Amino acid sequence: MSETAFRPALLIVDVQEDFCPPNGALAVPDGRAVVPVINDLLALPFVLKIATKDHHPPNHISFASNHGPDAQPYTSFATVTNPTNARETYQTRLWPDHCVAGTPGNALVRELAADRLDGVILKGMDPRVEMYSAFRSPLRDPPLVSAVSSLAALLRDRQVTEVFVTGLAGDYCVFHSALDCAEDGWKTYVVEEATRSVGGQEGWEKAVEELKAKGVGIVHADGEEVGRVRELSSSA
Ligand code: VGL
Ligand code: ZN
Repeated sequence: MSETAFRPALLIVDVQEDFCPPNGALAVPDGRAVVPVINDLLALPFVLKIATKDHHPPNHISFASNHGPDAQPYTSFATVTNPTNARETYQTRLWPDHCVAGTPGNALVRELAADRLDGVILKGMDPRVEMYSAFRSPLRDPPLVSAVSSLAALLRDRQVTEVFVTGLAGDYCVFHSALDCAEDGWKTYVVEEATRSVGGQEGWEKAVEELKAKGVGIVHADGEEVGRVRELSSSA
């Protein structure tokens, strides 16, 4: 492959019923509005189109309901401890129960053109840790094997050069997936119209600042970067 190869992938993060109004347990404001934008992107010749699903067991550490009567969703925090290294910890926000495996809220949004996907990657299955990123939990010393996904290997296998990140939520799972993606060496973009944030516009603007500072590009569905994908012949 030449050095100038352009092999873009589309990553669709957690476009699941529980993250969407009107009935989602952890509905992101205006979350369902990402679906038509993402369906248009799914029609383009990306070399790989992958969706992720937040896929929690009922005893997941991020559910306020698992932390006693005083724990409140959205405002309380819990400590995550590396199961193999008690000195490595991080604080994580608590949420309403959401995306529990086998429940309707776990399903990809019905209007999503899922027939165009090359695969679906599950994350957040280990009850002991929070895993916002589609790549891995934040634990590094050592990494927790049960919270490292196959996404990086898949992108390498398909010789992906850049990743366009979309989905929910812009200030949590999209944010952390894009940061890890850039850290792992892919040119990484978030398509602004294809995401919405738990913290609304304010939450998104805060995320954008940090994404840009870490080298993630914020691009538009009708912009130049997506335009390069449109121009790819599907046989390239
Ligand atoms: C997410 C909160 C909890 C997300 C997942 O997909 O952004 N947010 N779990
Ligand atoms: Zn979750």
